[in-house]
Amino acid sequence: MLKITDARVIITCPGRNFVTLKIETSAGIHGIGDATLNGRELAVASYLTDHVLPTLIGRDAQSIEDIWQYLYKGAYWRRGPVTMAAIAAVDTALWDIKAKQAGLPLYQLLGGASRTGVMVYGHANGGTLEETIAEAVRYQAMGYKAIRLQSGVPGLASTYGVSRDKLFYEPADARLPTENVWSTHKYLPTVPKLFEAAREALGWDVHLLHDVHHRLTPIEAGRLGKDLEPYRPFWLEDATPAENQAAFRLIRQHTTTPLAVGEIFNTIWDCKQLIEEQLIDYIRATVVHAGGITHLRRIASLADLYGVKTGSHGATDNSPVCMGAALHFDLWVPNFGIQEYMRHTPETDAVFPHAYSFEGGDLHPGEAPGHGVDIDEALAATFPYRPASLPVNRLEDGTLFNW
Ligand code: GCO
Ligand code: MG
Repeated sequence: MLKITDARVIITCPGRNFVTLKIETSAGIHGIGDATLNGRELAVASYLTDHVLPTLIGRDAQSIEDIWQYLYKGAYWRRGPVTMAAIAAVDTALWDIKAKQAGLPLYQLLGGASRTGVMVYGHANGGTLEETIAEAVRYQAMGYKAIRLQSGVPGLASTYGVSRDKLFYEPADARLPTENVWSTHKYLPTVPKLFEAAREALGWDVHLLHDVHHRLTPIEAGRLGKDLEPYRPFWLEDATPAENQAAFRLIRQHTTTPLAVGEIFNTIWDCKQLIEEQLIDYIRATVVHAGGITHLRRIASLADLYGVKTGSHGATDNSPVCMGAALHFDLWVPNFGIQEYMRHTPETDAVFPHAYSFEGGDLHPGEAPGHGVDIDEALAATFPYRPASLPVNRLEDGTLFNW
């Protein structure tokens, strides 16, 4: 028995807010888990501190599955992003502890490495098509094998994915939500032009991706997918909101462009139909927002049965703790597809010392026991929490729309 002796939540803002759970045990081994839910950080912190942590003290840290079931079934109110991020944090910290106790990197406990590295995609974005292409050329020169392209839309003041700061995209940019304006009519013709220019500049070896960020109807998404087919995109992401999983049938009827979805999913129930009906090609759920390693493993196993690959969310609002755990998962998971990778700021990297590293377009989780990521609590304390919200989006006539 490895008793849980203490568990606490650490909130820090080294450029953006992160919520981290630290669990300590009787053997002196500690583990950490990411609990960050962008724009709703304090809700998860309270869920953990007020409701979960008191039930953990004295339990056996080795009983990962039992604790997962206890927190999921025992809550009565199942699922939802707040609950599942809290469960994920506990689960990630416990896997970290178990692997440290074994003296092994986490991927060895999951079943060992299935590949030499984890292919990642980086983000090229720009206010104009030309700026985006220039940025993509830079990513190619850095060795990236896959690049996501997002470009400003003529006639719209701001566009999802296009940042002022080239290196560090951060949508939670103000205390209260900023308001963006959207026009599908203006957006739709820009993407095929962007991909045509990208193929000309970058060639055909590199994988190209695009994120629609939930903004099209299924038939509009079918049209965009069809228009992009000549440029062989790796995937079209979040083409339409996915609460209605059956909506993807309509997209599928019209295009062979691969579809990716799932960054906002928190359980297997959010994607069961999408996977079983083979309506998507990549499932983007990740450790922090989908119940930790224990639950993500179930989602990936279901996906594998239906030829669906993983493509985990890796935006900067997933802390380095989530990234570390995700990379161990990626190195092992048989049906791996790709991993998103947005670089964190130097301040964030300093607060979360980590064993993972980038080389030749791949990330590797490293060989440190556990998931290889820790937190410098003294440094974290120098970056106090700053409230920040994600934007909202309106159509040109003022109608509230999907951001
Ligand atoms: C992505 C995502 C992010 C989200 C962000 C919200 O594909 O990386 O769409 O950019 O908008 O994670 O918190
Ligand atoms: Mg996305």
